[in-house]
Amino acid sequence: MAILKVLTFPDPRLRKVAVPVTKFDKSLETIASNMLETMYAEDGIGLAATQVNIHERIIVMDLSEERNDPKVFINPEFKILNDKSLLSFTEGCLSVPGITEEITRPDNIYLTWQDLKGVSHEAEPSGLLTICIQHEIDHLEGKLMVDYLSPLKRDRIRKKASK
Ligand code: GNR
Ligand code: NI
Repeated sequence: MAILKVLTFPDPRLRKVAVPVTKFDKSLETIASNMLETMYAEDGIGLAATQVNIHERIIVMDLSEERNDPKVFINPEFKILNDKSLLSFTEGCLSVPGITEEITRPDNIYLTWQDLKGVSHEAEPSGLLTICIQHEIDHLEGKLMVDYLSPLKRDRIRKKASK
């Protein structure tokens, strides 16, 4: 197991689009367990592979208070079921340290993913899971929390980060 380095904004590698996972092998398991170890070490509730400079569609998450409920989502995809049902949440990001911002996202989604064995799953998540999975899928698309803010705010964060 290993703790990986988390890239931070405005690192251009955070803008790469991740490719789908096609091989469900030992190496995928190793990546997922290193990502979980990194997420726990950094006190995050989720982590996308992009953040540790691995550009494959892999997400790990643990939303439990006790930090004992690790989840792995391979090739996650979602569809918005109702674009009028929205949830505002104060989000943070390990790749944008020291910043929290309220972001509004659709909260009625249909989610599909594969597990480490390649078995397909589906769910209609609610609450924090809906927010977190969209935040993480954004990372896989090269998108960051700061992209939801005004250009002025984004520039302020960029300047603060380069100090
Ligand atoms: O640890 C994290 N907390 C968090 C809080 C609200 C909404 C999203 C998140 S994800 C974040 C970890 C992270 O940066 N994942 O990409
Ligand atoms: Ni993040």
